[in-house]
This record gives sequence, structure tokens and C-alpha cells, in this order.
Amino acid sequence: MAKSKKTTVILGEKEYFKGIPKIKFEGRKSKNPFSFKWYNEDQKVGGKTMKDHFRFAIAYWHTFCGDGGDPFGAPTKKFPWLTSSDPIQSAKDKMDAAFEFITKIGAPYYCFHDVDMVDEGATLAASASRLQTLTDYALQKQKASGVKLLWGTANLFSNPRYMNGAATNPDFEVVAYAGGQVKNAIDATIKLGGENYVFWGGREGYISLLNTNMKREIDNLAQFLHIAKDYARSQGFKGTFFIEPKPCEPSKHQYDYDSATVIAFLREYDLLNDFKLNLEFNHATLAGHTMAHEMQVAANAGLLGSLDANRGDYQNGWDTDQFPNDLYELTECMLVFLQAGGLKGGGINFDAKTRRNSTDLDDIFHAHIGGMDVFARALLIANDILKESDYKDLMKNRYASFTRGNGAKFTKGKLSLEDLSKIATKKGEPEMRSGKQEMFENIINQYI
Ligand code: XLS
Ligand code: NI
Ligand code: NI
Repeated sequence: MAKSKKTTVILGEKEYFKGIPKIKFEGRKSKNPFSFKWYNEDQKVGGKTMKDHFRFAIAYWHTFCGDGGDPFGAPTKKFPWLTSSDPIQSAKDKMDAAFEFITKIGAPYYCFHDVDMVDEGATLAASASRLQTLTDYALQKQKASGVKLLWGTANLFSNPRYMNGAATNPDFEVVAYAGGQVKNAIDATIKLGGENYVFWGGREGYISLLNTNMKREIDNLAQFLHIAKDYARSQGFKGTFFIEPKPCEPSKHQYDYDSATVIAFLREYDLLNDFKLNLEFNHATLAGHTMAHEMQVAANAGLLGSLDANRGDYQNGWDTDQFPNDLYELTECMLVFLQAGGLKGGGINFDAKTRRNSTDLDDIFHAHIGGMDVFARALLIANDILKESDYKDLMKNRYASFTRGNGAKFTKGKLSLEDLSKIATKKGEPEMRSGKQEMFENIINQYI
């Protein structure tokens, strides 16, 4: 059957994922591996469709560029879109494959780094011109498919010039180059109607503190973010900037260590009006936290912006970026998510890669179907817990002593330390009150 013109614009001339139709919701009884069992985009959960809750995005770098190579071995994935030796043709083929995949999986968004979309050129100007060509192409694809850009970013960590950092480099010339690259990436993001812009500082940190002036580097980082933000605003960008915390890897220590560190940094350098957080599961665990903890810290500050979905491995300590599948962990996260009122401007981006030995093209589908399904299922469970169980009351009761009498006065700042001393002297030893942890835990299991 001849393709319509619109279909050709979305898919390109060639179909890469042959035989795989658009993935539909078929429910948990379906045995079709190419169907959603839980993610039903139009289903309302707490007054909002699943599609609007999650705003799922596909990560260009892992899904269309990640060839399975690792420090111990050559690439294992022979992506048919990465065959041309002409960088522009290869980037266009990759984009054809990307929009075919994103449309078939039914994700409303994608995310990219400048260099995922097209390889860098020999100069900054050459890179900018390549990005122009590819963003022109992307605009047509976005228009034909309805797929939107959740966020753009610049890769300031792969090129050897950034070996000592980008915005935190001890050499101003490198900082300037990074600035040029960020300007191009911001221009591309604005051109594509990107809703947000991300800074992840893989090399914004140090390898040895001995040769590092930490104070100067962090001051420079703040200065860099200020001028990047000012530039984007001057070009009409209305979206949010996200900082993505990670404690280490590739640097020994990264300045954007975790939620709490980034929030303190944003406050110290007066960036809170424009920046929020993009939190990643595997980064949380690398920092020694649960993802629910990271989300809660951000939510407390009103800065829960966006999520990079993946998972680590409990038996080893690096950023394995596996697809999420832990229902219990995600349910805890969705409790935080729902009670925070969702994400501020962002969505859920699958910053995850299929394993090195998952070499079939359809593995990319299974990975994303599984990821979207586990989020949907966790959302349903968390919503049930909040609506049907005693969870909220139990939590409320735990703090009830602050809603009356002296407790209420304390929270309003009406008691001094001498007052506390007097109250304690009069009352004597406080009663022991159980934290009921096991009972709380059982509620999750009950609603799964
Ligand atoms: C790496 C980060 C990276 C950011 C975007 O660990 O997760 O992929 O999300 O630069
Ligand atoms: Ni990561
Ligand atoms: Ni990430």
C-alpha cells in the first residue's frame, strides 16, 4: 500500500521497525508482547489522563545512538540507521528511525543532546550549521507526527576538550567554547518549541581536590548558568531550566551531587526563579538515596521539575541505566509524585538503555513498553492507596500533636526554648509512640 505524504514525513522512506504496529493498550490479560498491559493513555487517574500525568519522553542518546559498546568491548548493536558515512545523511536516517519509534510507541515527547542529533563539526560554526539542518528536518517531523520536545541539552562531557570540565574548567577558553555550544543548543531547543532545557554536569566537578579551586569553579558554574538563562530569556524562551543532580561518574565528585545540594546551590546563587530539578533514579541510588527521597526533597522546595526514568543494580555501584521495573520502588515514588501534584513543567524521560546483549530492534519496544507499564501500574496503586486506604490518616495522626495546644503554638513560633523546658518539666517523660513502619509497608503490598 502506498504511504500517505504525512506518513512519509514521519517515517522517512524506509521503515526500520518492520512489522511492528503502533503499540496499543490491551490490558493485563493480553499475551501480545507488543501491547501495553497497564499504560492506557486516555485512562483518567485522579482527574487526569495517564498521558498528561507522565508526559513520557524518549531519550535520543540511548535509544538511537547507544550501540552497546562499553569500556571492555566493541558495539554490539548494528542499528540500520547508522550506516551512512555522511554525517548529515546518517543523522537524518537516525531521525527517521527516531520518529518512527516514538510514533509507534506513542510517547508524546523526546529529549536530545546537540551531538545526539548530529555529530559535531570541525568548528563551532560548522556544528551550528549541522544543527540548523537537522532541526529543520526535526521541525517537519514534529509537525507531521505531533511529537514534541520535552527538553534539549548540550553534551559538555564527551569531547576531550571538556576533560577538565566545561563551565567549571580552569581554562577560560574552554568555558567560552562551552558557552558557544550551549548557545547553539538553546537556539535549537527554542526553534523546536522545547518546553525545558537541561544542564547535567558530568564533568562539572573534580577528579582531584588537590589541583582544584572548588570555590572558583562553583562561582563560575553559577555565572555560566546566569548568562545562559539570560540569553534564553532574551530569545523568548519561557520554559524551565532543569539541573540534573548526580554525585559522581564520570567525575570523582560532581558539584550537582543530589537534590539537597543543588537546591542549596540554586538558593545561594539566586537561580531559584528559573531553575528546577530533573531527577534520575540511578543518580539517586549512586548518591546513597532512594529516588523517593530525592523527589520528596525537591517537592518540599517546590522544585520537582522532571524525571529521568531508569534503575541501577543493587549488586554493583555504577550508572547502569536499566529500564525501570521495580513496582514497589515506583509505587513509593508515585506516592510522592501524586501528593506533590505532579511535575512542574517536565515529564518522564526514559534515560535508559537496553542491555549490551539485547541486540534485536524489537528489544527497544519491549524495554519502553515495560517502562511505561510499570509507571502506569505504580500510579494506579499509589492513587488507590491515597484514595482508599488509611494511609493519609495514619500519616496525619502521626503529627496530630502539632495541630493543637502547645504543639500548634510551637509551629507558629509562639513558644520559646524556656517554654519547652517548662512544658517538659510539667509533663515528665513523654509516652513512647510507635512509628508503625511495618504497618505502613503492608499498605503498599495490599494495594499492589
Ligand atoms: C548521565 C545523565 C545524562 C543527562 C543528560 O548520567 O543522565 O544522560 O540526562 O545529559
Ligand atoms: Ni544518568
Ligand atoms: Ni539523565
